Amino acid sequence: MDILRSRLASQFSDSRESIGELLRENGEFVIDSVHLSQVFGGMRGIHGLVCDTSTVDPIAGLVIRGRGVKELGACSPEEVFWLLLTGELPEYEELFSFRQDLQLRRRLPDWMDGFLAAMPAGSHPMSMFNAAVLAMQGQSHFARAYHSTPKSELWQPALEDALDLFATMPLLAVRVYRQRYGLVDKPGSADADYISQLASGLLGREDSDFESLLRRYIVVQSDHENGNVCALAAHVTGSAHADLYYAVSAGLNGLAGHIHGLAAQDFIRFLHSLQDELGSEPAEESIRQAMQQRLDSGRVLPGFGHAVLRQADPRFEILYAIADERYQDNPLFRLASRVYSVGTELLKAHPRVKNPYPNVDAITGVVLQLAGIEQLEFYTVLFGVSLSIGILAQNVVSRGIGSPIVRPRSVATAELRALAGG
Ligand code: NMX
Ligand code: MLT
Repeated sequence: MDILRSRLASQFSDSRESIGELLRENGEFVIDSVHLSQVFGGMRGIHGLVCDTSTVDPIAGLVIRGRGVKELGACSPEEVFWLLLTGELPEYEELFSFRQDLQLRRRLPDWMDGFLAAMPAGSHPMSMFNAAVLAMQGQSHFARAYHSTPKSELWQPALEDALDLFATMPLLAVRVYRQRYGLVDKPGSADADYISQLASGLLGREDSDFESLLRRYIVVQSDHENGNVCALAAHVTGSAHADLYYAVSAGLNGLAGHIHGLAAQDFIRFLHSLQDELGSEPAEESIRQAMQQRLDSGRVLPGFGHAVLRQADPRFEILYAIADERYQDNPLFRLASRVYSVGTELLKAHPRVKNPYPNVDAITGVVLQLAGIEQLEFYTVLFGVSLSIGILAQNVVSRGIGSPIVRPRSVATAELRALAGG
């Protein structure tokens, strides 16, 4: 990938120079202040990280390299990965040779089937996927090159790992899916692109509608700056010069949390529990009572709320529009739509909830379920496949601009009390 490597070499050299200048001239400039409530509140809202691949605007939502996520409708994951790395969409020839390079990298080690088969029966697909990523760490270019590579050049072996992992993730997800659910493996065509490998591997057949859905699904969830649990865990791990296999695995561990990436399976589980208790298309009032009961018993409504967004999530809106077009007569989709409006109404009345709207996890599970991927525990694996695109790009950029190890200070409660004069 000489074109990409030479682009990044000059991009990172310029960035290091301009960041150095910025710091020399403005290093003491105050960009934020920290409130005691934020220290106790999961550091919410504190601006303390650099992320050049994307930003999350509380109102507009995800913006990737200056482009709102709704603008990226026609893009493939390969194009978005290139955009995240370089700041620009690839030209036709660049994309062509990028895809050729990725095809050569798209392979799993011979031992992978045996490794997955040896995992305990009934393992969560997330733990299988994550264990497999970690088990491939022996292939890391970064780990091998580390002791002979100057710090300023570490982005080069990081890029090799990022390209290998980007190419391999769809294949690995398919292998986990087929192994975990006892499905016969369907080897995809060797020259298939990222999405067709993933789509045909999951469904076991070609289906252009599923491919176009999956393309949108992967692209809208490909990055969400580096403050979310998954990307932050990966960013911190990478900052200690752990290679990308370790860093992605760290991120996947975080994504497997119920109030983060596991919310997609929890939302569908909630819809199924409503159907079990109230019938396939319950009346709005019954839904309201069930949701209120859940809130009253101190449990969250999965698929609602957000730590940064203060408006409806554009990622939700994009996938909802596709579902609305394809599945408006389906009882599960009609139930989900009622749950979205009832949940928003209840959370608007909640005294502390800052975002009452459905988030992306309230729709991803629904579209996958309706498209025929029924094993709901698998949904977070697909979130991991998409969010790892951003993690890979962020890691290469961080090594390229020479980001240091992450190490904020901690404060004891007694010290905070004393500081506040209490
Ligand atoms: N249901 C019930 N209570 C909620 C919800 C919800 N969906 N969302 C927020 N709250 C509560 C929250 O637990 C907190 O309670 P307390 O004061 O008792 O600690 C209070 O409202 C204030 O929370 P916020 O400041 O609005 O939200 P925060 O930034 O702390 O958390 C989430 C954001 C996403 C963790 C939270 O909204 C949540 O737990 N949502 C449900 C789980 C979910 O859907 N997660 C997926 C998020 C998206 N993703 O892809 O990761
Ligand atoms: C994400 O996509 O990672 C989630 O929306 C969580 C977040 O950004 O905090």
